[in-house]
Amino acid sequence: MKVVVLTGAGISAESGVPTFRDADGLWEGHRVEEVATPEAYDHAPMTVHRFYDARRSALLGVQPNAAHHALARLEEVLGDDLLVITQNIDDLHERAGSRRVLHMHGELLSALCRACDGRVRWESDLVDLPPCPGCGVTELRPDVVWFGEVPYGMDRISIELARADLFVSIGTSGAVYPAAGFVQHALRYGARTLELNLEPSEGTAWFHEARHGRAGELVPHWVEELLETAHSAS
Ligand code: BV8
Repeated sequence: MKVVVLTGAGISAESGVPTFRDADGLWEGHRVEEVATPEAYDHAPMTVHRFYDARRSALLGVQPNAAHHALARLEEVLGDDLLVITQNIDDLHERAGSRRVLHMHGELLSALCRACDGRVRWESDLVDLPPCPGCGVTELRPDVVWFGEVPYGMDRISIELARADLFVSIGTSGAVYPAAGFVQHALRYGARTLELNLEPSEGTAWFHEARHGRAGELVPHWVEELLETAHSAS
């Protein structure tokens, strides 16, 4: 059985990573959509760097939770039949042990050089405009996908969604595209669809089944259930 899981900010909420709906989506009085755009970066790069530098240093202080660990356990059994597509730019899936993770909106712990297109793992600030380790130019930007930019891995994502027998959406409001359209894509190719979220998402009508509650409880329970059925089927 091929399983594709889409995760959003809700899966990291219990680890202490604020969601976009928290604080009414405001940062330093800016709407998040205002600081997470290429225009904002051209207009006020220091504000944008402070936004991501603060999230990067905060990330070093949080841990994966039971939902992340449950998905890592599921990968141990399903192997290549499981893919986690995440909208999150944190590294909590990997720190829980997941390997098959596709960061469609980029990663906080990566910097992208606008001069040489090189990528480098980055754990400290970018606001002091450090030189690119590859080409030496001071054009490093956060390696994240901003509003108006094309998400990463879209070709692979389309193929994996079309192959999925089961599509599961965890901790996402379904407000941001193209991620919010994945459930319809998977449905079109015959997948069964399941939503695990604190509340009904904007796309809840597209799911065969929806379970509402905290990911830290819902995800381990769902994984145990799936492993039991997989076990009894074998
Ligand atoms: C693009 C990285 C072209 C940076 C992010 C169609 C219609 C309308 C608009 C558009 C459209 N197509 C494109 C657009 C424009 C735009 C868009 O969608 N705008 C929105 C605002 C309407 N999309 C784009 O610009 C995208 N690019 O379309 O390019 C293209 C398209 C296809 C193919 C080729 C080209 C790029 C969007 C990416 C922007 N970057 N992040 C950063 O992180 O700073 S988006 C960012 O916001 C996140 O990554 C995530 O995607 C989104 C936030 O959503 P969630 O993760 O769902 O978080 P949220 O807080 O909203 O919800 C949390 C949920 O969890 C809630 O439901 C809550 O109930 C639940 N929850 C809370 N606690 C728990 C919980 N659940 C369980 N347990 C808990 N404990």
